[in-house]
Amino acid sequence: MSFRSTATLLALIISFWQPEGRAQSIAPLPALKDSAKFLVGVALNVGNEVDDLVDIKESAALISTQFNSIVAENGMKMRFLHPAVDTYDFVAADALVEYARGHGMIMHGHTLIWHHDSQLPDWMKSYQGDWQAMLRDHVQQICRHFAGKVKSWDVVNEAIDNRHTDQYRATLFLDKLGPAYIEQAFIAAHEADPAAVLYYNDFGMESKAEKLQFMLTIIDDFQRRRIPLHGIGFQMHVRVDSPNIAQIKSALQAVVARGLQVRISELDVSLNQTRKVANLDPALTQLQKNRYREIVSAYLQSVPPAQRGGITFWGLLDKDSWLVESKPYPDWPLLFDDQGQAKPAFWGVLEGLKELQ
Ligand code: 9MR
Repeated sequence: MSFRSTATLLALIISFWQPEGRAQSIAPLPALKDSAKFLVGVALNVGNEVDDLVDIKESAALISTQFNSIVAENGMKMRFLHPAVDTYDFVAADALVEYARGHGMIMHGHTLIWHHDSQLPDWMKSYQGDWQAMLRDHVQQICRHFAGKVKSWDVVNEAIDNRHTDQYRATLFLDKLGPAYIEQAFIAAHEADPAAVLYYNDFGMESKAEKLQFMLTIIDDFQRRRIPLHGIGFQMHVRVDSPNIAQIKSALQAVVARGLQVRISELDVSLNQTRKVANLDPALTQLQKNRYREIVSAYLQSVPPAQRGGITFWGLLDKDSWLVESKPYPDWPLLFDDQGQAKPAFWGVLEGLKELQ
């Protein structure tokens, strides 16, 4: 046998002789975005007080090969874009928008109005002027700045109370303007960027029937009065065992029936909120895989192609998740582990996408 054919044979043997884990990590992952006919997005934590674009650089290959849509997890919230009454700061958000554009990804904006104390600009908390004019300016400055670059917006986030689910949430905005602040925000956004797809975004509509009903009442009222609301974002921060899949499907279908776009806007599957285990074990990862698959499949079954605004995962790596950041016990809610390796959850999503289209 010649030297050349011996070397070829050796190379062939080596290529088959791979410890299982290694072979898996070398094989290119199929891309979620190529398996879906709708937008598949990821939330990236940039432009806030702790993170910057370095995050993206480290995971660049994963982000741009797997996803075709991006949301700023924090960087486009009120506090960051509007830090002082007469100051808007678009520097970090522009960088993210530019990153998305450069990689052919569609940018979703999150979020023009949100009550959350940590994201409300301090100056706004004590604002004494004309609230309606101020909020209108806030919405319009931002929408105008990003017009043509940000395709869709969460205009108002979490305006329904989560305990008294038949009521508006008691926020500074409700206090100053009554529920009219919601429609005013949609009208202002539509005027500033008529091409933008405008969403109301909230959580728990799939687990609390009363909350869903209250939201449907708002939708029906807006549709009757031609307020420019185009879609609903179901955040879907769910657990492996709740809410049940039938509830999820009927909530999605109720919005589909009203002709609106439907996004799953902040998907993650927490494993540990009820169990509080110290380590992730294979049984849990399998439960999570099945859960991701059934949610993706529920979306495909319930939302017709023309109404699919897409699915966005609320973070890339487990360690970056808000659930890890904010809870005193560990959690592993996302599709990729801390090293960027695809978890069974990833394959669950892929299977869900391939079941139906
Ligand atoms: O994931 C976000 C986390 O990093 C922030 O600290 C937190 C407060 O701004 O917001 C988290 O994202 C929330 C999103 O903006 C709205 N829906 C609930 C999300 C999880 O709390």
